[in-house]
Amino acid sequence: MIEFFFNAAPNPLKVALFLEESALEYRATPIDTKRGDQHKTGYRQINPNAKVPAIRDGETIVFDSNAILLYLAEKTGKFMLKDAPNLRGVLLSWLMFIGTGVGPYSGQAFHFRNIAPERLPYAIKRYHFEANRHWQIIDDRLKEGRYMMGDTYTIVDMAIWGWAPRIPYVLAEDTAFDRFPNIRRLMDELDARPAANRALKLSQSHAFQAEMDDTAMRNMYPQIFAPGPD
Ligand SMILES: N[C@@H](CCC(=O)N[C@@H](CS)C(=O)NCC(=O)O)C(=O)O
Repeated sequence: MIEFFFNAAPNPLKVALFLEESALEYRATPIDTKRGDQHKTGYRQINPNAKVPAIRDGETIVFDSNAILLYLAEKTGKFMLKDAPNLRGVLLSWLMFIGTGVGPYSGQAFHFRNIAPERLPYAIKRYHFEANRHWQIIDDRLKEGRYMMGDTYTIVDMAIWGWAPRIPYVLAEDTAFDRFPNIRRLMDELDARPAANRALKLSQSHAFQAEMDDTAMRNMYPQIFAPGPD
C-alpha cells in the first residue's frame, strides 16, 4: 500500500487529489511542518528536501509533488493522456511550468510580503510580478479549453487545483479571481468533484499546529535565524 506523507498545504493537496481520483489504496501519515516533523531523521530519509509531500510505494520513494503526480499517472495510466503520446511533451511542459514557476513564485510572493523579517520592496515587487504573470499564463491557457490539456482532465489540472485557492493571498487581492475567470471556472468544476471533497477532508483530518509560534518559525524558515553569507 502507498504511504502518503502530507499536510494541508498546496503541494500535498495535489497528490491527495490524485490518490482520491484514482482510488489507489493508501495510508496517510501527517507531517506537521510547524512542529518540525519534516526535519526528523526518519523523514529526511524519505524526503531529503525536508518538505511535504512524499510517498513510499513498496521499495520506491518519490518526493516533490509534480514528480509524484507523474509517477502515479504512469503507474496507473490515468490522467496523463496515455493514448495521445504526441501530447506528452505539452503535458510535461505545463507540469514543469507549474512546478518550477507557478508554485515557487507564488510561495516567494507570499513569503516576502508576509513572512520576511524585513520589508524588501524589490523582492516583493519581483515575486508579485512573476506570480501574477504566471497565473495570467495559466488563465490564458484555460481560455482555450476546458482543461489545461484541452478536453481531458489531467495531472496538470490537479497541480493547479492545489495552488489556485491561494491566489488571493499570494497576490494580496481579495478579488483576484475576477481577473482570472478561467481559473475560477476550473476550480469550481474540480471543487465539485467528490474526490476533491475527500482530498480536502483528508487535509483537515489531522490537528496540524495552527499557531506560527517561534518554534514553527524556526522549523519552517530556518534561514531567518541563520547567519548570512556576509
Ligand atoms: N518542490 C516541492 C516543494 C514542497 C514544499 O515546499 N512543501 C511545503 C508545503 S506546500 C513544505 O513542506 N513546507 C515546510 C517547510 O518548508 O519546512 C514540491 O512540489 O513538493
